[in-house]
Amino acid sequence: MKHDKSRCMACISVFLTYIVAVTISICDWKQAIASPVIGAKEEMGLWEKIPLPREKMTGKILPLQSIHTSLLPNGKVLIVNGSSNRNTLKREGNLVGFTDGVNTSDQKVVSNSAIFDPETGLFNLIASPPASQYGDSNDVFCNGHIQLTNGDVLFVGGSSLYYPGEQFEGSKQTNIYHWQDNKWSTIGKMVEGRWYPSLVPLADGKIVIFSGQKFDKPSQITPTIDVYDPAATDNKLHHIDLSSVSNSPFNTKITKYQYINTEGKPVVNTADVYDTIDLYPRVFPTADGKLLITGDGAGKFPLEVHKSNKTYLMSINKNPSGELSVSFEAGADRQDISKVYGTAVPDPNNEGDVLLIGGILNTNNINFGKPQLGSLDDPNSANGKLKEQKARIAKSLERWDSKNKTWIIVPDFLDKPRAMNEAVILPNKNILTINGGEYAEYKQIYEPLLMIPDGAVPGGYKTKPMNPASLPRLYHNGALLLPDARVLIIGGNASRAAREADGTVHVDVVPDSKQYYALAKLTKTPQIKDSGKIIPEEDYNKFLEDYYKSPESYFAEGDSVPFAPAEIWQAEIFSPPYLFKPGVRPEIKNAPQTIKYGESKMALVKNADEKGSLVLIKLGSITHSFDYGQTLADLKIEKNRQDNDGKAHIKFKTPENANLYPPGYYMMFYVNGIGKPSIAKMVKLES
Ligand SMILES: [Cu+2]
Repeated sequence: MKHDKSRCMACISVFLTYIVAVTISICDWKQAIASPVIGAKEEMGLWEKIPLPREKMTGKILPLQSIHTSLLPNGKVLIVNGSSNRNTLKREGNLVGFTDGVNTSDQKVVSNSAIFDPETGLFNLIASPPASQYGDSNDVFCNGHIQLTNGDVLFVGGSSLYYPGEQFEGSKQTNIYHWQDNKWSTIGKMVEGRWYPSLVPLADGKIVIFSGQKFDKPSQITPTIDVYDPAATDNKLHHIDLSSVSNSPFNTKITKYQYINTEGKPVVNTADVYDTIDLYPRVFPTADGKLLITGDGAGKFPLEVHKSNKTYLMSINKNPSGELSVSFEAGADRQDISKVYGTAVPDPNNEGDVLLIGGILNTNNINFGKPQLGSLDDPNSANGKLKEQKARIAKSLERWDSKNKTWIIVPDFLDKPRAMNEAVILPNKNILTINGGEYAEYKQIYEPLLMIPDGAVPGGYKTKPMNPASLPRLYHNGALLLPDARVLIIGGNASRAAREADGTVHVDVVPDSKQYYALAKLTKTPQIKDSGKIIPEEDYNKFLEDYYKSPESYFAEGDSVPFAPAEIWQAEIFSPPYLFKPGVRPEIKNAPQTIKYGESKMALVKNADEKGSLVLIKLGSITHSFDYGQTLADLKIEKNRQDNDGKAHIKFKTPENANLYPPGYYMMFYVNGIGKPSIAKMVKLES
């Protein structure tokens, strides 16, 4: 049995007669009734822990955080972190102090990149981009990234400077990782800094780069985009200012906004401000080649909280001399206001639709809900004030209905509030909502929710809880579909770690109202006041080893939720129930390595059946609860001829729409009639 909730289940069964009193005193009622039932892998999937990354010579655990995670065409996973925004920990005698940020020009500080091989379960450290480039620091922490059509990964922006009070300056740097020779290059410096930008691929291989905090001006969002054109001979980055473009968000006033209150009723408030494109904006291509700006993103304290119902459709135009410009039209208003740190995903069952799942409303403060901010019921505490400002975590599913061009909301879609969650498209067209917590950095949720298409329920999906993970995955977590149809779960920040001069990274850190951050007082006996102890310096490595053996057994002083370290360095792999369906796994024996749009092609599949399907899923590239890569193309099967020896010759039609399915590398899966997927073949879709 794992986690506090499972413990509660145990206590319910033993002390059945005292059920109400016991559950209310040990954990709150809602938790007690929502306890996960740990079920068979055929129904609820199976978890495996990946061995911890370790230093080869000493065997010491490597502080390998995983903030930016991308799948490569060779099936390996690229992990990039930069500085990880670790505070600097200083000691004076017995006193420990924390200073904001680290030196982002120090190669030792920003070097934290690796390749993970899902077949061996091993991490290999690789070179990181240079700490200095074009005379400035080059820290990729909190950049935006996407695979280019050749499978190389483009990274833009990141952190330039840290200021006290959670203020950041964005980096103007660009970096490209070349997967075939494991090298880094750059395409030059951008005009503006971008901290928390989003990258969206276009039908012709161009990449549109949105948002991010500026260089030299902390906590200001740039109202510009860059369009990266890999085919251009010289000027590859086209910089376009959106602030004076008519109908752009920066030129549109929000005069009133509506939100759904906790009773599920719409409430209208008034405002008189210009709209914006938030950080890490959730932007999606439409079938007709526009870009849908949904309003959701990842705004960050101390930026003004984004409260807007507005959505926008942006078009990129080219004049006869080849110059790029943009134009905007208003999209439909959403029924609730924009959120931060929910996830967003193109709907694999309704082409062109977009789903927004979970997230935080009415605050950018990721510490909201943490015990360090006081009681939620105390109006004088920071938590109480945020609650009064209607800060809350959403349980909603919002759908962009592309046919009717409207937004639909299902306010109570999720089993519980979820933020910092991810949504992974699976080959059987289910969606796995995974990771995150009931708050952004608190009350981690271990149980993924499988979303199974069902036209009869609101939102188009029914949900089913899966078996729980072992480790907390809060801010900066990752979840990525692997070519073998399992899901890699990696990373997670519950707070900011701290780095000592000798390179030791402390994860036993909690925010502290008096001294900014503090070393956590940890206990193995929850809820006994003043029993916590700071882990002595000489015992820190022992603590790390022990934590990963039994992550559910540590508690911060006075807290009933298992302690979530500032960073998580162990990965897990989740095998969804489809891998345990009866019968042999289908196998793609032969498929074309490259395909073009709208052509008929052949695949040879062993153990296929009459009802199987063939899908393409674009390689994932994930950070900050959003995967910029994944999208699923359901391939039309034109002919299915079964051989005598059990092989099927399947004639299929390649995707027609390059807006929804941009060129690049995809995983091709065959899924048999009962929903069991093959291992993927990598396929390059070319224009
Ligand atoms: Cu971040």
